[in-house]
Amino acid sequence: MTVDVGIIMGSQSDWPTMKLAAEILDELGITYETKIVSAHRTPDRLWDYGKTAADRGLKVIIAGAGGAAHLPGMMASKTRIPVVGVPVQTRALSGVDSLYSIVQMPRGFPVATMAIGGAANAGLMAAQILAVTDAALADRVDAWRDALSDSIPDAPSDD
Ligand code: RP5
Repeated sequence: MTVDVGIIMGSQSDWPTMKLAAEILDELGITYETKIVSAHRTPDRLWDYGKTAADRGLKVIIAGAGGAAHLPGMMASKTRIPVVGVPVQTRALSGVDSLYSIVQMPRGFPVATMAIGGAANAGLMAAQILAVTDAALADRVDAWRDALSDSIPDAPSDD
């Protein structure tokens, strides 16, 4: 089955963060798959995933990892499909390690890096990329954004 988005992560322990991306894609009716693909523990899986991603019809890859977070960057090296990187928060260094590992890509192989723990925004970024060529999805993204704006009160309250 062809899906539009691949959500990949370095470990099962990343799933509580990365499922925030999946929830956004569910809300917006976007098809996706989820896989554990570790740059260090399963390098062959990473290579195969990147090598076959375009031919399998993936359009965006959301990649999350923590610590020495090489997964998003290595995936960006292996496929031209846009990679949205999510630095997962870590205990030792609060995710700054993950952020720095993902954001400082060399010229030629960009990763669209979100905030630490920013998997929901990764889902939205993927949706907005897909919406460029999908008018029905563009309407759903606009409605999602309008609903968020409408939920913000005009003034603070004590309740
Ligand atoms: C990274 O190491 C993973 O992305 C995860 O964030 C971190 C810790 O992994 P576990 O030891 O919890 O499997 O590769």
